Amino acid sequence: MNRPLRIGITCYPSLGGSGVVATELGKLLAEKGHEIHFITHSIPFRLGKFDRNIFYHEVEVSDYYVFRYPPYDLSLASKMNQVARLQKLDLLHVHYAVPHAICAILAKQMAGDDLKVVTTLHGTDITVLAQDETLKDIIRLGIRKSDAVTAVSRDLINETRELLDIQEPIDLTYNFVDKRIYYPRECTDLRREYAEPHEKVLMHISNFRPVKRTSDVVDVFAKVNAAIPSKLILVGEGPDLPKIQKKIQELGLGHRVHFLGKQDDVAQVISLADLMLLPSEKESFGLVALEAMACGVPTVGSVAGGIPELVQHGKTGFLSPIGNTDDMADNALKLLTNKKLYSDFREACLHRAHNVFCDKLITSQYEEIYYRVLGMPLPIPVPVCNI
Ligand code: GMT
Repeated sequence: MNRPLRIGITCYPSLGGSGVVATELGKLLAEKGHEIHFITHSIPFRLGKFDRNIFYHEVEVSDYYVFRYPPYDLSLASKMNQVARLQKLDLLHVHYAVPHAICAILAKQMAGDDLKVVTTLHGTDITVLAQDETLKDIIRLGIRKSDAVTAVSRDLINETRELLDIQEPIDLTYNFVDKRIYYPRECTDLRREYAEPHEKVLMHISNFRPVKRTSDVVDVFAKVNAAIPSKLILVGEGPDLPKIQKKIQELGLGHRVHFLGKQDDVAQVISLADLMLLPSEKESFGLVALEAMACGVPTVGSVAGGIPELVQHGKTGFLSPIGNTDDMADNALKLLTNKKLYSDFREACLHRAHNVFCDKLITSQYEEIYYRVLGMPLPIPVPVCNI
């Protein structure tokens, strides 16, 4: 058996799926005996209870008066170097390329070549930011200089190759959910607070950014609700939320929509729903569709990015061309009005989430990558996942 590793993890600690995945991965690695050092600007919001193998190192940014823009990136690189030296880290695993990959490369230059860098690409760090000419070359450098690069879908690997002309290998590491947390929760009483027993509950969870096309969520819901009595639950906050609230009022749907804001216990919230809506413009993976799948809730959404690698059209959900809200509404109605079809989809969701996107399997894929970049043999048998 190889020795446990000392791993520094950097991510955006307070928002987004990439932060959630990085934190959950750190927790699972710690459970397996590795020493995990989170190096972030605040404590990761999903960190939860105390674990003797988990440490947190806060990045403090200098606010010296000459700085118009406090140099967070340099403070992060310095902190990574300090932690790497003091804690004798084997590697830094950074999530989201900008600016984390290049900070890790700088830290490696300070700490020495023994410190390895693994970069995980999550989505808009490539699909949006790599199209920005002011950032493109520095993102490419961060990727090329990393000892290993992973991406959360095949689609994201292809986009990275195309947009940045990257020839180096990129490992595919799908996102995962912890099946001890994501399973269909009992919520009969709670559901009564939001919907009558005969009403269907549609849900959307996101950061309400333009790429999520939240206006399409409302259009799909309006069409479904015109055919069968329904409720829409919106979870999360972001720049498009006021626009969406206005649209809901204008359509006279205010009494049919619940806004829950940001929520922590996502599995409990998702268990209230019959259907998840994800009509995104861009979506490298769509973690929320996986979280829904693991709770037995099918997704109706778009074919954007990596969503088709996760949601199988006609088995665990339905996917339509981006913006085709008529087709999405038809698909939603097909599922919500056919009990047998719905229960087949629900079973398929549970099976796929817990077998293909299995936490143990994907954690061991990351371990494989770590031992590979460190030049250590890999004796870990690949786990078999079953529900
Ligand atoms: O890129 C973003 O919009 C934020 C980013 C994040 O930090 O959560 O989301 C991306 O990473 C998630 C976790 O891997 C994926 O599930 C999301 O699909 C991806 N977002 C986009 O591609 C828009």
